[in-house]
Amino acid sequence: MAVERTLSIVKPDAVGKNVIGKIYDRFESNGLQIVAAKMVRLSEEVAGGFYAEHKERPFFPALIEFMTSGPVCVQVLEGEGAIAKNRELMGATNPQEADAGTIRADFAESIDANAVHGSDSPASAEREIAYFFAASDICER
Ligand code: RTP
Ligand code: MG
Repeated sequence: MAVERTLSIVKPDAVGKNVIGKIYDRFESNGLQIVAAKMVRLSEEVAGGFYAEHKERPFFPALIEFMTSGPVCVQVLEGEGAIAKNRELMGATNPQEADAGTIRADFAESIDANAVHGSDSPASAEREIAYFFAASDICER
């Protein structure tokens, strides 16, 4: 399987619960390396641009309100099959439906406050990484 990079976000609920390290441990214990990372407070404009694909969806205003409600940690994860691997570690969007042992099952409260984001395809990963990081921000490991 090819080495890939994916964009991950620890969302405001998980940062607020002080479980950044526990979530990073899930990545590092499962073959993913953090090759870029930063903590930021997203503006409405930045959050809206990031989730532009959902602009017409009924949940969009609540999603932007939540994503701007506190700081987030944004990171690039690298590893074999990193995009699918990260989605597997995250679990289903709705934590009530997430498999036991996944990040969302263990740390998320609701479909709105669901602890993490992960790119869902190679095209999304490329766009989302470039949205937050310059090529020179990403470290060779
Ligand atoms: P994410 O983009 O945040 O990694 O989550 P995802 O791929 O699992 O889910 P997606 O369909 O991309 O939706 C983005 C975020 O919007 C919220 N959402 N709410 N109320 C609803 O029906 C609903 N559907 C989605 C979730 O917080 C989801 O993470
Ligand atoms: Mg998504």
